[in-house]
Parts: sequence; structure tokens; C-alpha cells
Amino acid sequence: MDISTTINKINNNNICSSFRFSKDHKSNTIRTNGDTQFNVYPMPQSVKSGSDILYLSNSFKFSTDSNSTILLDAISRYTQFIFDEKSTNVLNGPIINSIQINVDSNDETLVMGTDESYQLDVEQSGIVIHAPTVFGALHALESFSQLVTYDPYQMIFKIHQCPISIVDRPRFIHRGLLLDTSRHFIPVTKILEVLDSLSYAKFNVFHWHIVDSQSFPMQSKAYPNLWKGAWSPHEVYTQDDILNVIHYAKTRGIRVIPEVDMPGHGYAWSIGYPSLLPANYNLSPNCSQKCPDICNVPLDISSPEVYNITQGLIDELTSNLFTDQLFHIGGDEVVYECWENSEQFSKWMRDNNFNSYEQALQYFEQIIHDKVLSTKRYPVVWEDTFLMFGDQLNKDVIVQIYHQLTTLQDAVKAGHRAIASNAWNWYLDILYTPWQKFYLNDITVNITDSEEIKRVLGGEVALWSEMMDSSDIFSKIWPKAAAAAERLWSDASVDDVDEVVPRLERFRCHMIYRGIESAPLNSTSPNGPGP
Ligand code: CP6
Repeated sequence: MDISTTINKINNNNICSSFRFSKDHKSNTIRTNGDTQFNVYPMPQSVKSGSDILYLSNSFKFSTDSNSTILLDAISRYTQFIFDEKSTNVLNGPIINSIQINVDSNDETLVMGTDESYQLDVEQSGIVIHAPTVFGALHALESFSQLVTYDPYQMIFKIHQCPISIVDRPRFIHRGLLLDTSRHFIPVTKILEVLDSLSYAKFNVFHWHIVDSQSFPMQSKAYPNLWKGAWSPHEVYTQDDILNVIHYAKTRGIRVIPEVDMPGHGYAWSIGYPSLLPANYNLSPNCSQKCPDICNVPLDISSPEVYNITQGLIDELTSNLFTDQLFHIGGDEVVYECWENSEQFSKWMRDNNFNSYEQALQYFEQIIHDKVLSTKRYPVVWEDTFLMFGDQLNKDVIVQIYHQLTTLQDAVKAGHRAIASNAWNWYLDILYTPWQKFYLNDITVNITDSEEIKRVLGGEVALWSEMMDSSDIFSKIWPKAAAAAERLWSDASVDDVDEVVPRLERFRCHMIYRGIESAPLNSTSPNGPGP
């Protein structure tokens, strides 16, 4: 077949033609013969561009004033992403010879609020990246890689719409993916690939929902029986695995926030420590589902052992493993009926003058929040805790919502910082949610007070793993997470679902070429479920 007919067929439906999936066609750079649109995804905050084409020299050089290994490693990764074809450079056109990457600081500390801004200027005299931090420079390299295309006719790399000047920073400081590794185990190698893919869309948080009712894959040295609740001795995360994930994430500009869900979703703790569950929970109809398939039995918060192990685990995880200032302790979906048939529980309620299960739960959570605060971490909780505590909840507790944005609005009004994961827009496991719904989720809607808007830290798309595993993880996450990524990074005014299509299609191609098996855009029906 004549190559030109193949190229001409590129359109929004098959922009990544299938031959590029074949193993012997390994190339990363998007081929194009003429680009009329600006293609960086997510859309930068400010872009000025012209109409010239500039070509990249076949001896194009990256240089930097930085000695940060995170940045130096990123430069070699992006060099490989971009320059994967032979460039003949026989052209009599304007040639760019180099990119210079300057950072103000080589400090590799990554915390909530670390400056992620950057500037990227493309001119014939050279390309210049300037960023206050190495993490801003990583985002700049990603944007740069998306500007470069390969022209298969002239066999040369080029950049359209030059000169280009990008000034960019995120709209929200918290842009995350929740991954549940309990319902199905996800191997570390897959998690690392997920982290790679997240960085392409400028996500900066990996919310690791590491344990749940179905399995407890995490090693604890203080409580070595806990990971007896793993699916098998092979489906576990050792503490070295966890450190590896945290380190790798940081090299991609991503923070790792662990979630140890308590006291709900507690069944898997009981495999190693049976006495952590309330006596006779099986007698309650709502609590007797087949464990561990569906089983939401909470820990027995009347038992001193539960206080010891939960607080001891928080101590262990915050002193040796997880360094982030945010620590998620769940607090969701506590099924009170599971406590009803325990005499010990009832006696404890009477002894403490608790009139309701809510009061009892509040007592437990208060202790856990104080524990987390004492480790110099901010506790993150699911909205259930906020809805239950109301005004009595410590304002340092961060609230993550998963039903309606109205609860987010109430939480920031009450003085809490909050994270949006509203289920009907941003749950990746709800299969019929189209990417357009992800794209149109404006998380600050109806919030007008500027202080309240500041307390919206950002959002997370969520991949609960009841109905997926590592076989389909990438097609579940992508392209939908990318739709949310633009909402979290770009200005609120960038919200046209039709205009974004070709740019989002191209972003997907970048992922495909880098080995991330994103599903096609049109695999998600814009009309919801049904034929
Ligand atoms: N697992 C845990 C879940 C969910 C939650 N916690 C969940 C609830 C509602 C929907 C999807 C997921 N599967 N541990 C709630 C935060 Cl729609």
C-alpha cells in the first residue's frame, strides 16, 4: 500500500492506525503531515503561538543546569519518547539545535502544594524550559514531547505553530487516581506502569486504597499476621515493594497517599486476627453476606485490641513507609447492624453512655483522627464521617466526597478542605459513564466564596476493583481519566466536549505509542447504558 493513502486516512476515529500496535513497529512520535491545532493535553493555562514550522536538527541536544537525578532521568526518557525515528535533516528550513532546561532549585522534596509551574518557549534560536522546581520541569518535558511531530515524507522532526510560548501551572494542587488493590490484587509492575501513565496526563496523586474487606495484601512488621488476609502469599506488597512504589512515583512527580480503611470494610483484618470482628456478626442479615466476596463487617470498636492495632499500624506506616502529609483512614460505609448481636459491644455502649451507634463510631474516629494528627499528618476521610460529625469534626480533617458535589460545597463551607470524587462523574468502574461526563465535571460549581474555592484541593478519579483486575486496568483508566485530568489542570473555561476531541485523541495516541493500552474514545457511549 502507498504510504500516502495510509497517512491520509488518519481521522478522529483511527488516528492511531492499528499497524502501530504491532510489536515490530515500535515508534513513539506521532506522524503528521500538517497540524492545524495546538495539541498539548491537558491544555496549558496560557499559550501564545504563531504559524511557522520549525525543524529539529538531527543532532538536537538537551542540556540543563540541574543536577537532579529525577530531572536527568526524565530527560533521557523523553529523549527516547520523542526521537525514535531516523532524522535525515536534508532540509533547507529553519532548524532548532537544542533545548535548555533551567530550574531554580534542585530540591527533590515533593509535598502537597509543591510548585509545578513551568514556562516553555520554542523559537528558532532554541527551546527554553524554565521551572521553579524539577517537578515543574517534568511537566514541561511532557508538554514539549507533545509538540513534536515526525514528518514521514521529509523524514524529519518538526514543531508547528512556532514561535510558541507556554506559561503553565495547575488549576488544582490535588489531581489523583484512586486504585483499589484489595478486591483484586494489582502487581507492583502494573502499578509502576500506571504511575508512568498518570504522569503523562499531569496527575500528581496516587491514592492507594491498599486494603479492604476482600483482602489485606500489605505487609506490617508490627502485626505480621495481617497479611494472612492476602488472597495468597504471592499477592502481597512487602514494605520494600511499597517503598519502591513511593520512590518511583516521586520520580514521576506523584505523591502516594495510603488509605487504610477503618473501621468499615474490616473483614480481611480478621483472617490474621479473628478477635478484631464483633461477636456474632453473622447473625445480622445485613452482615452475613459471603465473606470475603461481599462483606462489609466493621472492626469491633468496643475492643481495646482494635484501638491498639489501628493506632499501632498508623504509627508503623507513618514512621517507616508513607511520607506524605495526607493519610486516608476511610470511615465509609460502617454497617452498624454488624454490632447488634455482640453482648460485649452492647455493654461497652452502656458503660460509655453512648445512645447511638453514631456516637460510638464518633468516639472511635475521634481517637483515630487525633492519632493521625499526632504523626503530623492530615487525616483524609470519606464523606460519611463529615455527614455524621457535622460541626464537631476537627477542621484539619480533609473530606473526600463520593456521592454529590453538594456535600463538597457543605464541607468547604464548614471550613474543611475537600477532594471531589463524585461517583456518577468520576468512577472509572461505572462502565457506562462516558468520557464526556468525566470532562464536564466542574467540581467548584455553585461555590462562589473565594476562600471556599481555595479549600477545594482538587479531585480524584476512582478505580474500585470489584469488577476489574490488571488485565483491563489501562482500558478502565484511560481515556476517561484523561478527560478528568484536563478539568483538574486547565482553566475552568476549557470545557468544550466537541473541541477537545482531536486533542484528546492525540493524547491517547501518545499513550498507545508509549505502551499504555488506553481504550479508544468512542468505546464509551455518550448516551449512557443500553442500546
Ligand atoms: N469500596 C469502599 C467501595 C466504595 C466505597 N468504599 C464505593 C461506594 C459507592 C460507589 C462506588 C464505590 N466500592 N471501600 C465508598 C467510598 Cl458508587
